[in-house]
Amino acid sequence: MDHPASPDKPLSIHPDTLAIVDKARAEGLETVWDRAAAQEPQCGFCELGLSCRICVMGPCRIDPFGDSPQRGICGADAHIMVARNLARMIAAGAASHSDHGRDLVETLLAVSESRAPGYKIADAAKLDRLAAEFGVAAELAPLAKAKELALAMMEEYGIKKGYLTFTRRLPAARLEKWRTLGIEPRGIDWEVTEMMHRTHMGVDNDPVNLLVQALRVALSDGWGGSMIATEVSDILFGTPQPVASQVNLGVLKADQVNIILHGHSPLVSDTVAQAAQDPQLLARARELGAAGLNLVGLCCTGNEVLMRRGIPMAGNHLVQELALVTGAVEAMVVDYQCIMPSLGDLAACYHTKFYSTSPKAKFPGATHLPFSPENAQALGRQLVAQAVEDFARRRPERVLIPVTPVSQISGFSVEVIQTALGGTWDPLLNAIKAGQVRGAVGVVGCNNPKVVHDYGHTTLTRKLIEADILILDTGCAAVAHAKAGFKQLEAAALAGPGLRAVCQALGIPPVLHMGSCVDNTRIINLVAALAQALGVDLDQLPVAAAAPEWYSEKAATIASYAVACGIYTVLGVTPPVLGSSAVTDLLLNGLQGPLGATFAVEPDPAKAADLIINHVEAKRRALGLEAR
Ligand code: MSK
Repeated sequence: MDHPASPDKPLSIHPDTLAIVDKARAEGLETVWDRAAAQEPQCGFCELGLSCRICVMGPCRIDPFGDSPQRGICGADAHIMVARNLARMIAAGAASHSDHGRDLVETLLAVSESRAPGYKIADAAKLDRLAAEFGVAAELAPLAKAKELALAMMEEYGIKKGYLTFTRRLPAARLEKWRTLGIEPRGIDWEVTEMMHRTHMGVDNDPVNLLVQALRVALSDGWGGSMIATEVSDILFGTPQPVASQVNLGVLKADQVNIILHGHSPLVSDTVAQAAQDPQLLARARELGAAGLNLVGLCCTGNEVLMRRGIPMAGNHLVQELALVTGAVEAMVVDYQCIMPSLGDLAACYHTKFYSTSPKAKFPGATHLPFSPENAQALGRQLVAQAVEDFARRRPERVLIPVTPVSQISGFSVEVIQTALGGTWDPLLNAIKAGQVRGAVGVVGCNNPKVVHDYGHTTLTRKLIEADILILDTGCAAVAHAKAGFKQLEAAALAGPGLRAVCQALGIPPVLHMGSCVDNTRIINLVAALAQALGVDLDQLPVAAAAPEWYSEKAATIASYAVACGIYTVLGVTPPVLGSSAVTDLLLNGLQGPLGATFAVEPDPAKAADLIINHVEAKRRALGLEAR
């Protein structure tokens, strides 16, 4: 474990988190940190990737030090075992994002067939652009165009195409590298299925061959499933624009009906947001003594509704249980991914109702109300109406909202950034060439109880902006940064003199929120656009990525597609690969030649910042730019 849990160590850098952990303990309630401590010591074989449950001749494990057999029962050595485990992790992450994207495409199809009353084409210009990209006839009426686009995107999941359409946004040099290595992604489902096949016992037993396919799977997520999720969400709900909002548990209101939107999809959350504007429901809330209806977000569903609607953010991954422990929540509505199965038990300790809404994701203790494009509008209203009635059941003496909210600016889509720059990338490229902005770094990913909550994100980012590096963020990292105040205009004062001047001139904070986990595709689109504008490949740019507190399989996939795109990526939590010197060496060194980028692992975020600053300056030097 990188950061052993300890009762003496602060769990979080945030006062809201610490105050509610104290409340949970006083009330005898268990949280993620208690369970992490109870798991100590964690399995050393698993930490090294040296345990295997792929077949039932096992489970097997390999002792890296002892005299015991150094192979699993099937004969797999440490390198095969570690590579298979990592490959399956990456396939699971790609499947998760891409299946999320599929739900958006199915809803777009339903809208085009007038079967989805809660939804509409919110960004017709984006529909036009994507339709052109996918070869859909420009003269079609909007709904017909949406239908053809949805059908074309469904083909991206299958095996009819030889490549994914969005990859054509990349410089030719990058595509050529992928072709040479054999990782140009084909159909999204094709890549995931092939990875699962190859990791079945007795199929692919070459660690390098396995991991090459894992990169291809990751790319099918980045330039396939995740990108589809982002782009179709923009069509249906609008491309984000800068929006002022707030963050931390203080966004819950003691005198209002509080509804939390948690998970990753914007589909149900948007219809809940629509229903929350219903004057009848608001009147009923007032009748029951509430001052209003208050929607707040958590994790990436929260990021989706924050980016487009300015709905405030209650917290990130490790705060999800604590939000219920405030005692102020009438309803927590979840879809899928990153939702702790413990939430039902916690909700039952209060008056809170816990609703699962995806047919794919049921939870203990949840009331299951499955979503479909056809029922979503009615479902949104049902959820809000029930939450309003449940306000009367709240026990005010159990409510603790320990802080006041922090303000933040969100909503930085690629389109917004380009418009702010006057429709061309030149001002940003000129600032980079002049050295005012040294480079740009995507700081993304989760929380993990192995790391002091949000310490990794904020320590790394503070040091990078001080070094005049612009930060692009998504996911739970984005919440950490907002809570630290990095997304206020005044945060420009925390930046080095060059970045500060650019932020002040453009009226932007030094940390730009680009959305949810699938919206990491906004970051790679931006990097690809900068590379195209400069006439170079992505690995030549002074850019990097970091996931200081990652936990999820999806984060492993994101990191893998970042590296495959040529973006140096620093992880703050060690992936389970150290049991194989061959796999570890491939990840840390072996990809530099074919892809121009590597992974690095550095648990200390201050040292991770130094690695990234050195990398950015080395890339500047190689481009012939002034370097420190
Ligand atoms: S929600 S994947 S904990 S960023 Fe996207 Fe946060 Fe990681 Fe889930």
